[in-house]
Amino acid sequence: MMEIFKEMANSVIELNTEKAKKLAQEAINNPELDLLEVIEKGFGEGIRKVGDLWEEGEYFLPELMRGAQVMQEASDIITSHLEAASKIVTKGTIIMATAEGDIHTIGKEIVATMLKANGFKVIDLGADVSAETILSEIKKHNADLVGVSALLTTTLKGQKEVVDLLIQEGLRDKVKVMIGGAPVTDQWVKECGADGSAENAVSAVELTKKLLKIE
Ligand code: HCB
Repeated sequence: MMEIFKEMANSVIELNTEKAKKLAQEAINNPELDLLEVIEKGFGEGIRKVGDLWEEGEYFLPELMRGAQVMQEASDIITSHLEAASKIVTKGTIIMATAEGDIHTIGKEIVATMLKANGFKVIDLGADVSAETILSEIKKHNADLVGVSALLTTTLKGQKEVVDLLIQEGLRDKVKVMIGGAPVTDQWVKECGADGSAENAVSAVELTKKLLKIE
């Protein structure tokens, strides 16, 4: 199993879209594989390694972008399969967005897909979304929970802005806030007043169920 994950990670590190897509398709047809693990331990490991190489000066921005595209195309194959297999929605309405000024989408999309696959209705607002827009979508859809992603230390503040706006509008008791992204710490969760953070899509689903009191 580890060998397959390694191959998947390598396809992203080698910036090889065709290989990554082929491996993603094979994963769908392999009943022994947990597709979430495929994303987290396979392709996800690859994009993290690409990030490390970029930080070390081995890769430049075009390679980082290309790596992200390879990861995106492979995970799109997996997530559309997971979405197609998901059940009709009943468990609650969730708004997902990446904070203002931040264009990282991969992790948020994986979380959104896993929530959908677990029976939640998810409205994904995309990336670089202002707290005001997030609030107005929460109201429009009468959402139970909002998930705000931030991958940059400079965009973490967008998560707090959402909490603050919910307080201002008297909606904080009604809407749960889950945050995530590499720079999020327990300390930041407390400081920004969110209900919790999740470090991957599995824990995001667990936390959502816990916060919404769903078995
Ligand atoms: Co980007 N980037 N990047 N980047 N990037 C990071 C995030 C750095 C940490 C890399 C580094 O320096 N080591 C760094 C941020 C440093 C910092 O502020 N602390 C960084 C930087 C600096 C930048 C630019 C500023 C670079 C530049 O232009 N000079 C620029 C940002 C522009 C902007 O946003 N305004 C930039 C651009 C890019 C792209 C476009 C090339 C690409 C993103 C493409 C896309 O998303 N469509 C990219 C990528 C791919 C990364 C790395 C390599 C990987 C991120 C990723 O996709 N991880 C990242 C390095 C790293 O994280 N190790 C690097 C894989 C996913 C699966 O993990 O953590 O995103 P995740 O999500 C998890 C988890 O956090 C949680 O569940 C997800 C699923 O497991 N989760 C949630 C996430 N959101 C949640 C929300 C919830 O409610 C609950 C759980």
